[in-house]
Amino acid sequence: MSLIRVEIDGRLAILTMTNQPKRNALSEAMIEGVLAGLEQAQTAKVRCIILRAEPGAKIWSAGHDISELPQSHRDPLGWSDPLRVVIRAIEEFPAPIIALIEGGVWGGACEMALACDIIVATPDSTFAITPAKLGIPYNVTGLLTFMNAANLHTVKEMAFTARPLNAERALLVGLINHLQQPDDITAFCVAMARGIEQLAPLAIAVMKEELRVLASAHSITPRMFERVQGMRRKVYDSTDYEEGVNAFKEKRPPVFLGE
Ligand code: YXS
Repeated sequence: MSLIRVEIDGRLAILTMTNQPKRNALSEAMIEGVLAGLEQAQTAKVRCIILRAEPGAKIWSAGHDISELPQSHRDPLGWSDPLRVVIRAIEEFPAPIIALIEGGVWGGACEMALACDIIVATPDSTFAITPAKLGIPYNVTGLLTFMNAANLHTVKEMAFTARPLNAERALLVGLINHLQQPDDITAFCVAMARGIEQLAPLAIAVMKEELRVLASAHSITPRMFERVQGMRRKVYDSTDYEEGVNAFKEKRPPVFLGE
């Protein structure tokens, strides 16, 4: 049974994550549901997508399914990791995707929300970049998603403290586009989508792709990239990485020794 509800109404698709018992953790199954929903939407030639959790959710998504992270000695965020696949699918989808946020957004889900084109959130929403909580060496393109969504100091504070940013601050720093009350947020997002539907889809699709290409245009040499990959490997080979994942599974605070 899919963990995503897909509703297509004319040129609008609403994708709803429906696995609250697991806090919409981005398991392979959940991501397969999102990818299937995007495919269905593209076949239906929709002109806007809304990606959300169920109305009133306390957690939008708890991020990467920690139980599916490799134990160690393997890049947890390699090219074909499901989280990396869904981020690229969202960025490359040829129409705007509105992230309708209620509740907490954690780790890889924070990247997935920020990879969307427009973010509308309720006042109780929070956004947390969590690799430091788990000892995970986030990957280069993942950090670029965050850098494209907020200024560097904000990204550094979120990444180095792993503390959730509240919605008010997220709006202030430009991480989100709009704040809306829970009773209004669905109608607000649908109205925005209906407005987009009336505009020229080809022009919007090409501007979305141009902005993606421009936002990803950073000069990093093969030597620089290999150096960073080598540094990341030391982290995912570390006992700290194993400790972070195990501590979550054993529901205890991690003790990081820096080795
Ligand atoms: O014990 P059961 O079987 O009921 O399952 C529990 C949790 O284990 C499960 N769950 C998760 N399972 C896999 N991966 C997750 N990320 C995850 N989060 C939660 O859901 C059931 C209910 O969880 P519980 O009891 O903790 O719910 P709660 O309402 O008290 O607290 C909700 C959260 C989200 C505050 C709490 O579950 C939590 O802190 N989750 C982990 C958030 C997090 O650190 N996410 C980052 C995942 S790693 C990732 O995204 C990237 C790789 S990175 O870290 O690099 O950004």
